Amino acid sequence: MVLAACGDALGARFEGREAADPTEIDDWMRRSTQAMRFTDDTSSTLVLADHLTRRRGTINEDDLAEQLAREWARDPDRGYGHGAAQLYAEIVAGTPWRQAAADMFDGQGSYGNGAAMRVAPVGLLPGLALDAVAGRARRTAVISHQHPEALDGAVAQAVATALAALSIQDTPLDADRVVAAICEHMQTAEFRTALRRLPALVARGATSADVAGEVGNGVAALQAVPAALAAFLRNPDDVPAAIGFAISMGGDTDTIASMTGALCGARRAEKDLPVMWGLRLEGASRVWTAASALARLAPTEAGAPRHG
Ligand code: AR6
Ligand code: MG
Repeated sequence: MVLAACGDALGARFEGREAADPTEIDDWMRRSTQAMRFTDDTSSTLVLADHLTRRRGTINEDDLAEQLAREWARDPDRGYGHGAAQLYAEIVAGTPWRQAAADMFDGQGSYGNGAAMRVAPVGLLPGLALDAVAGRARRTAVISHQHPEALDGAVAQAVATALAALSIQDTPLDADRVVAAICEHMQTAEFRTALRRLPALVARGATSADVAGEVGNGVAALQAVPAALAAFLRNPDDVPAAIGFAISMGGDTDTIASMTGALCGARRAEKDLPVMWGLRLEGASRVWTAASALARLAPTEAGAPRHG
């Protein structure tokens, strides 16, 4: 969760640029001492982590919708998507989330990456089977993102986070197996197709520009989630390289780097957090506290055991 927040805050500076200057990215990541301000990705992730901690790993959609909307109302200037801001305003005004979310974008629902960007805490619940991770991720997503690709995006990111947490650091990560395991939980052919492009890209050592060209780097879950997973799979044991790769893709850099950070953090130990990032990150102690509380949930409280 801390690396997800760092990715968000590091990437935010470059959001919307097609391809940032590599020297500028490197300076900002490795040499700057400036404060790193997080965006809606981290605000929303903290809401979800708090929700899961209070409810011992379970989800109540009505409460979660209200908590997300209240967080937006308390601190709206965090770069929320236009659809998301409108949705939360409607929920605050009393419209039931089910109706408000279904009505978005002429009844299509949002296909944005906003449900995926906040979902890491579901993948980090101790001892939760992958089926349960997928099911809970979908339930957290439907509150705001009813387009099938956005729902698949949230499930893919949560399952990828759980798989990263189960993986053994410094041992090779098999991109084919990771993608196959995630695809078991996908409901759209579009998402399966996008994810299945990744192993070949990883195997041939694709650059960030290659990945952005083939997978996309936009705000749609269908682009941003596979892009973040590619950045992680290309650099599974080098946190700054993975986040630098994500930012170098351009486009929705805060969210792509945040999701990459979540995957890196799930796999790597705490010592991999660059000290300077911990010092620069706005609200770092709040993120640590939220992450620690989640990690302290007993597996039996969080839900079904891994074999269940
Ligand atoms: N039809 C057309 N455009 C769409 C549709 C659709 N069905 N769905 C989404 N969009 P939103 P989010 C476009 O507003 O997913 C922040 O920067 C539309 O342009 O639901 O929470 C975060 O940091 C819409 O404004 O919000 C993330 O990067 C945009 O996708 C990102 O936004 C985002 O969808 C998260 O956005
Ligand atoms: Mg953001």
